[in-house]
Amino acid sequence: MIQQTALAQARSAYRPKLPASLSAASTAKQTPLPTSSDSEIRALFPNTFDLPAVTFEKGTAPTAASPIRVGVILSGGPAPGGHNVIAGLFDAIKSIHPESSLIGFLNGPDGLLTNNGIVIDAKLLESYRNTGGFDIIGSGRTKLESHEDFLKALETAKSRDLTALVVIGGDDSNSNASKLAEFAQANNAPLCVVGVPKTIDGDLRGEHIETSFGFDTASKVYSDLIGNIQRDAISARKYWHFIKLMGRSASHIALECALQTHPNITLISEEVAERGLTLKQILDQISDTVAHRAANGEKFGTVLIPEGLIEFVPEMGALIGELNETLAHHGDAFNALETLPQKREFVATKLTEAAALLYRSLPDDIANQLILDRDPHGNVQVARIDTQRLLIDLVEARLKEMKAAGTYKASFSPQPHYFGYEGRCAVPSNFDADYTYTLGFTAALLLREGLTGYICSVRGLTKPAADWHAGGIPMAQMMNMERRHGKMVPVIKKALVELDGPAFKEFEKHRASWAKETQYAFPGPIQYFGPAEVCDRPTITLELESGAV
Ligand code: FBP
Repeated sequence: MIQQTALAQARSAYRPKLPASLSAASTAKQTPLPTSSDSEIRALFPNTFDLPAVTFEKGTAPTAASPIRVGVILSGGPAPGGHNVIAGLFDAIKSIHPESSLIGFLNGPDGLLTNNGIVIDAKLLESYRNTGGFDIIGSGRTKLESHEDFLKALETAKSRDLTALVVIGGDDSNSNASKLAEFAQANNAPLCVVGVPKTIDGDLRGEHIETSFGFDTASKVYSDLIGNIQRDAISARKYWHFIKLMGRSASHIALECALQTHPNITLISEEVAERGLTLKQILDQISDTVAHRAANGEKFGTVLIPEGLIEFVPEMGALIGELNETLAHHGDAFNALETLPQKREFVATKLTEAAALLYRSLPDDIANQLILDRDPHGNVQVARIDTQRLLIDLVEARLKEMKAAGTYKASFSPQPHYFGYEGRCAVPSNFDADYTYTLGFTAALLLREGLTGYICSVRGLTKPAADWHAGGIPMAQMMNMERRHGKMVPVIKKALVELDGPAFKEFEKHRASWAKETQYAFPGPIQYFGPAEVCDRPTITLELESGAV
């Protein structure tokens, strides 16, 4: 039984803010999207590609003639605000038609495939409003992508008399939701599928999706912790803190945390890839900063490391690419081997000479992590690679060389940290509580319109919530072709940090002085009650991208 804390009780009374234009009576305005020239994707999504963008406006739409019967799944890693998406969806379908109903499929797509779901009613929902976590129905990483999966999903929907399905997930889950929507249309199945952009990683976004939900809260939780560590660093004056931050391939979280806390060094994976920085160059950058600060009497510092970093170091990226192909093509032979040294040796023999040399030079635990920890989509589980420890080991070795050469004289005491799970289920910030409730409400309105293959889009997010614009865009329009498991497939493109974007430019302006001097910022914990400028402020990334600062 979950104990209700004083904050939880106070928080349950919070009423998420909705855009003024959004109510059960909002009317839908369609706007044609610029014609895309992507004939390959269009051919794969003949029913759901050439659809208009939809925006909801203040209106007088009558109550729906028949109830909406919706299924919902939470897919992938948790992100703060998931419960409020469900609350917004529930409240909206009930005000659209009081007989509408909501089924929550348990533990992600698996619940849909196995027809394992529960009725979500007002009573159940009450204790989950404005809370973190996905525990109301659980989440999972089962894929929903094969012909058989789609048939099973349609069977489940039919057996429960569902007219709609809402998929709350990241880029892969929404890509699959889009494929299911197309499949249902192609097979004349009466199921509308709508997606909701979720992920703390912040990499599901584009022209119409300003941010994914959860990024705001998670990056604020990590920034609070980093600020606390920095306060410790200037107090104790003896540790270098190497802090790995979640975010999968993208460095949005690391960049946002850097803007909030001003650490001495922040590595941005996308910059490492674009400038072709080698491992040696990265180590030199860190070691030189350590030496410079020590010479000024500051034997402490902070380094932020995006969890996907090693994939982006060119020689490591090439190695990971070869490992992906090797394991996609020789999976059975690999799985048949019993010991880890045998598995490592097996893959090494399938690699090119340069990749094999690098692979064999890695510490065994890192080499194991590269071949063992893969997600169901075939991606390396970067969350499990101890990049912070790898960098500490390598920097220590480099500093030893510098000591021998007389260019470094101090001692070096590193502390590794990894922040990821600490932020994914945090109590959603006001921004995420409002944004997710709005996303859920918007999903219901798209379904009321009988739209399918759409992802919810809420824009103007740096303005007060009352001024946000909500609607939807066809998911197929966000797709590109990518190689997965050795095959080209359509997927929503991951949005990585852009080096010519305003957030990176702002960071670039300051990083040299943040490295040499100590200019730490201490954002403190998320505030839920108090003045709007303290409680409702979005991320710095969003503010910079919207031109609000
Ligand atoms: P999603 O992409 O599903 O939102 O998950 C985000 C994330 O938290 C990543 O930042 C991290 O790499 C990964 O999940 C960890 O996965 P797992 O939950 O399976 O450990």
